Amino acid sequence: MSEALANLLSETRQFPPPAELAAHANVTIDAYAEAEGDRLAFWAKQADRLAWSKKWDEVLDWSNPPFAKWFVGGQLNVAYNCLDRHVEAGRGDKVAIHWEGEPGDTRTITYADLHELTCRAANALTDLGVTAGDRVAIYLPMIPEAAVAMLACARIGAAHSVVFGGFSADSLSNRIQDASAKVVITADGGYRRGKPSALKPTVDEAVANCPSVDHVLVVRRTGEEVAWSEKDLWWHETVETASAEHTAQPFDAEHPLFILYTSGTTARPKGILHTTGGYLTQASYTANAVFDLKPETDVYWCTADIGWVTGHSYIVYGPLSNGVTQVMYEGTPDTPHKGRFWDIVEKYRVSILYTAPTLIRTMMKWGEDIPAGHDLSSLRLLGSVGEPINPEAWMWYREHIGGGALPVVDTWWQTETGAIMISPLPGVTAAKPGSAMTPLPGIVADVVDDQGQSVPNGGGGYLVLREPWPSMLRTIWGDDERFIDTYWSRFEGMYFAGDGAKKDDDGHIWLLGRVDDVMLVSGHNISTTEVESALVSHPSVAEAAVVGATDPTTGQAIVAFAIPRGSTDITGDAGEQLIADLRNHVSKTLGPIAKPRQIMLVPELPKTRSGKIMRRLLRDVAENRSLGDVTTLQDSSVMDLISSGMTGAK
Ligand code: 6R9
Repeated sequence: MSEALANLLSETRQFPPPAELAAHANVTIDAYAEAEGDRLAFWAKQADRLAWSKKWDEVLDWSNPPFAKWFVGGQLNVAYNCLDRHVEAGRGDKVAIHWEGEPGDTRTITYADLHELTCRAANALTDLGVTAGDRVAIYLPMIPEAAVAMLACARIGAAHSVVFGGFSADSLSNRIQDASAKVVITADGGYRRGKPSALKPTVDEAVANCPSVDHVLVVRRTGEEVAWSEKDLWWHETVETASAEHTAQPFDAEHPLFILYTSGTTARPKGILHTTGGYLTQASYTANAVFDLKPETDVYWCTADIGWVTGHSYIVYGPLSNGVTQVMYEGTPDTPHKGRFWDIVEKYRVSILYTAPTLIRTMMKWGEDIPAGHDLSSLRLLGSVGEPINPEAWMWYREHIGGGALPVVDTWWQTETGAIMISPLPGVTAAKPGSAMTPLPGIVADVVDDQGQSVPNGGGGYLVLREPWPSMLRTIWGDDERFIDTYWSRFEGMYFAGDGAKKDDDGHIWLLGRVDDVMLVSGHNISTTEVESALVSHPSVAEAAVVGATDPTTGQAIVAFAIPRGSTDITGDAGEQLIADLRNHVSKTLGPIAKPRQIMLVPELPKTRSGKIMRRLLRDVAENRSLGDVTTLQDSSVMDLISSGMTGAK
């Protein structure tokens, strides 16, 4: 591997769990040995944490790989597991969701309330002709009805397909058509950046091309005027008037639970299919193990959007199946001011926070004074997901949000894996800043070379999963061939995740970003993540994105985009000086081979709504091409901002 490897691996700081947390942790070190001893028995034990109407006959049927069947013959209802059993156990009055609207309006929803709403929605959907096996598209803002809609589908055995509220009419239409959804659940709009942001017009445009859709159910959120067609029904007139009595029917463990389209930063979106028993087993177990959820005392907050897999597994199914109290927030982190997140933590006494590196770096950019002005003493555990977290951002998170004492769990997983796969256990692992550390108990991950051979400690290559896991995707909706080609053909008998990774000298795993993003500079493989981390480790840089641009001499050349931190002066010569400093800083940190050819200081970076940097668009800028498809961008004006606000462009 390149010299860069040695440098990244020189990150030796390590933070053991706080003694108090370790002493009372839900999961101890024994879990690893137990799962290693008998992996299937281990997962059967985790499945037993759920309520089954009929016990399974076989834990795993892997007779026709890569098509797995978990908990064969078992039957259960997912909504029953998330709601009814808590209510039946006398915990109906416990708060399930503290909901906070962006304008400051709030709702407190107990498990009994959520159960009632879900039963009404299940009855309403049934009345609209939705039956088990049908598909329902959900296009909603972050309001409680989003969780209700998902749970109601699960309750009646209809697969939901949640589409990000930020997607265009075309993207929505394609996804509705691909799944032949019968009903679309949406809202007039939601609040974003201090004002109503309409959704219904996009749905109207999308549905015009979707003959499969019989009805559109519309939640009234903003009260803004909407166009109305004969397919449209108001949620408050349909769902809220439906009966609150509903008995959940059990479904087969392999009954489809949901389809979720991957963000598709490159190719045609893939409809990732998840099923019932295995998915809920692993979503529920990992929420309990990785976040150490204590339903009696914890207030958990995952800041993801429900339209992202993180929202599915760690807002809806994981936390609710564990019966914990959580916070759900509708809006953006800087509305009405940059301390909004910390207001929320303080107000609800949040104890567990799960967010994304992009947000942490944004908070770094805004400066530590903002969190410092808040009482964050309720926090006891911090999590990260979505991208590699740079060591610098990890340290900032621990230091300025975690008071220098809290464990940070960096959790690696994908829409396809359904649940967390590689992560520290907060009561066990001495975590290293920037490393996802080790596969969770019951998960067999590895890093392999081009030939599929396991690399030794200190080596780098491709991340693979060697054994099936309960919450694995079952296929790509309607396209088994593509499922096999994309994930199971690169290496014989292994799941190919598409991420680059390294093992350090202790065998701990470091994720290096998508393999498509690895650059080849003068014959050296250099990962975008490493150069980005080197840039972010400079005191003047808050965020960075690195791409490989075609170069006549070196094959590819490193082009970096950096957002300066808070008050950094970049006017005139100061900007040029900073660029020169940064190039030298990278060269010193990673070696001369990693020195960027060009660095541009920019006010923003293009990101998907789930917070991933869209390097494809930056490559267009770096190679002076006209921009490709920008429809999945969180904010499409960012690209104009970048082009007009660039310092250092040649
Ligand atoms: C959960 C989610 C999956 C891709 C994945 C990887 C990146 C996610 C990460 C991480 C490094 C982490 N990713 N978590 N990379 N460290 N802790 O994000 O799902 O939207 O499908 O994205 O995200 O590249 O392959 P999804």
